[in-house]
Amino acid sequence: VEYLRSSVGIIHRNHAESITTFVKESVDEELKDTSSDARHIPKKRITFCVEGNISVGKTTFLQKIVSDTIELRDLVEVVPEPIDKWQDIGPDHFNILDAFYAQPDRYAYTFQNYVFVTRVMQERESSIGLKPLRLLERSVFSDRMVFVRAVHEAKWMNEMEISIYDSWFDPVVSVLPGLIPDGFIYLRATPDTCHKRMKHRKREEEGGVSLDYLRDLHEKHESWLFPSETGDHGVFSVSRPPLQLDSSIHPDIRDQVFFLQGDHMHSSIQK
Ligand code: D5M
Repeated sequence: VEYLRSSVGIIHRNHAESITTFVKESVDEELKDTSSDARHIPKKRITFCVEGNISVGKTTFLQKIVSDTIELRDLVEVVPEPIDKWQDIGPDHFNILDAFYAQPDRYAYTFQNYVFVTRVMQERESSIGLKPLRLLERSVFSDRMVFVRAVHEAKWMNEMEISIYDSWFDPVVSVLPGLIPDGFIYLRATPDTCHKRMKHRKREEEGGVSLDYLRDLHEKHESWLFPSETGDHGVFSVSRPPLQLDSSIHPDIRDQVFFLQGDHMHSSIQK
């Protein structure tokens, strides 16, 4: 937690003490509990979801957290976005990420459906781990609040399809509490920066992803995580630039990390 605060650059602004104390005490408690039972199961694992636009640097951020300090490797379990599952399905090796970008109106619903299922599978697999802090790359909430909104507005998902999606989303999430995090870590960069990074990483499926699409996703992240600029909505932090992400390539970037907590982010679907 100290590492998250100092090295990665999360500086708490509001209710700083309550959230850091909560997280720190919970983790410390686990560490202090030197039960002789080797199979000791933590009482409460803390889960944060790392959110942000395409190519903002979520994977780099997560890799840096676990690779920078050996101590942290024992404390933090990183659960990557199941993108490899989307790229290689069944004996025929179907690639639904590719199919979605090639024919979004045909495959948007199918893709969202599969994204949800694979996130659940990923969460289940990681739920047997013992490390006290779990960091999930994205969540079913960003799927719903960012991507599903975007593809629905773009008319790639029709009214019937979004109604079907919404008819199962809340009921399924409510019986899978492991999907609901203790907080969100939001990595923010401009859509332009994300676009440059996306071009730089050259993921084959993303060749046709436009700057406009990234702008749309950016807006949807913002309106989901900061529904109003006024009042206290559980936004706990604003940071200095967190990582030296690609700084040699894009020295002008101004990345920010936010630490957020609040029921409005996941209590129910906000339409
Ligand atoms: O890369 C993940 C890729 O997967 C990127 O092309 C966006 C896409 N993605 C992830 N989740 C969704 C949903 N729910 N709908 C549509 N597309 C999605 P990254 O760099 O991690 O963003």
